[in-house]
Amino acid sequence: MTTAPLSWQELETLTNYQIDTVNGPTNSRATLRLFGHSESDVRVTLYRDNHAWCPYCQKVWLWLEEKQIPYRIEKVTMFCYGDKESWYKRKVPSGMLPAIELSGRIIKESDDILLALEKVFGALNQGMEDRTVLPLRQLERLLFRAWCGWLCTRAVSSQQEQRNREQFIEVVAKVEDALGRTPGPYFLSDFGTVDVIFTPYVERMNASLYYYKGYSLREENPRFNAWFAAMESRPTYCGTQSDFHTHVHDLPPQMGGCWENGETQMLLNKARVDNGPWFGLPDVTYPEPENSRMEALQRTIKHRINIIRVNPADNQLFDQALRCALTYMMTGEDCIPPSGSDVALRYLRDRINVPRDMSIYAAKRLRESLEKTASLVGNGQPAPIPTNHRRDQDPSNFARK
Ligand SMILES: N[C@@H](CCC(=O)N[C@@H](CS)C(=O)NCC(=O)O)C(=O)O
Repeated sequence: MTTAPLSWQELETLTNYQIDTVNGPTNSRATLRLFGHSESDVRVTLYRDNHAWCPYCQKVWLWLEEKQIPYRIEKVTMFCYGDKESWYKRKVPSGMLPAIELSGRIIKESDDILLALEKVFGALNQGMEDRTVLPLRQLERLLFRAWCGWLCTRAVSSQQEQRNREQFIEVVAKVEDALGRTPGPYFLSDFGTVDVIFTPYVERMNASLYYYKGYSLREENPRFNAWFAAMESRPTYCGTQSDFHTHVHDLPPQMGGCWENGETQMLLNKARVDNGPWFGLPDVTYPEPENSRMEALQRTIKHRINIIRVNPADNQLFDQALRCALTYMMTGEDCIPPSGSDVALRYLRDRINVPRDMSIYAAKRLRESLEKTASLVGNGQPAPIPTNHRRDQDPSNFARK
């Protein structure tokens, strides 16, 4: 069965998705988080990146959410996406993120931020400088360096590639050991600071090694897998969690390049992350919420004018094609888009950013619908996503116009 595209007004009636960004679950849209407190209780402002991507920002963000500290959020552009806001450079001349303002004082460096927050609000179960925490913080940095050594080094021979891989896997074994020292899934007997500190880079390792090296961190390491699953039982983490597609295309400009090893498994993984199917990838394992399609629809409708404006295709053509994809997403019926719109639909498919735009399952639904609808009229692919910058994602294009 095929159907005609629904109008924007008709599509609007198909979603009632809304969340309370201030007091509801962790989300990337909020500019104020109160957790039931009043605004006069706010003592902290978090400066974090517009793209909800910066790993050091995620660390502080997760900590504040876990502790339920009332805070404000100011979003700043990272260099690779666009121009840094001058008001931020006046506060933090290097432009580096994250930073917080705590009782009128600017604090930079994520570890110093957590230490300062601990002094005022108490530790998140474990103090940053506890005897049990310090060695695990060192282990996290060791893992980070081994990951960079593998992912970001252009190996001159297959032996060197193999050595880099082995060095990483040796450190992963140490992390598996550390996770095995307590009966529960977390690093220490209770969830706490250590888990928050590991989260951002382990999430990025899981994505990037799957895509660039054909290695599945989560699937090859049972304790890591249990740790990820435990993290996914926390709404705080789920609100900050990204997907494979977003990470693998955001990492190269940040890391100064990520090197593919060209192995068979790597090529299969890469094709799957880029072209789907996205369901079943080891970037998420909790069940899909019932309202993921509604979320994807509501988020697309809200930003449709800018989404259509920044798309390289003709506005009218893409408007219709986009409504076809959304009609398919909501009704399950094929809706044939205008000929020549396949590239435009895939351009958007490649630019859904999790969790900035929507949560992980909503993004999978939308990517799936865009790809399915594009495939009805052709197999054209947009120009490759840039790897030395992401100005195609400049947030100033999405400031309300
Ligand atoms: N050591 C710092 C590292 C912070 C850092 O590297 N931040 C990056 C983003 S992940 C940054 O702000 N880069 C400048 C930019 O991209 O605009 C910390 O722990 O906070």
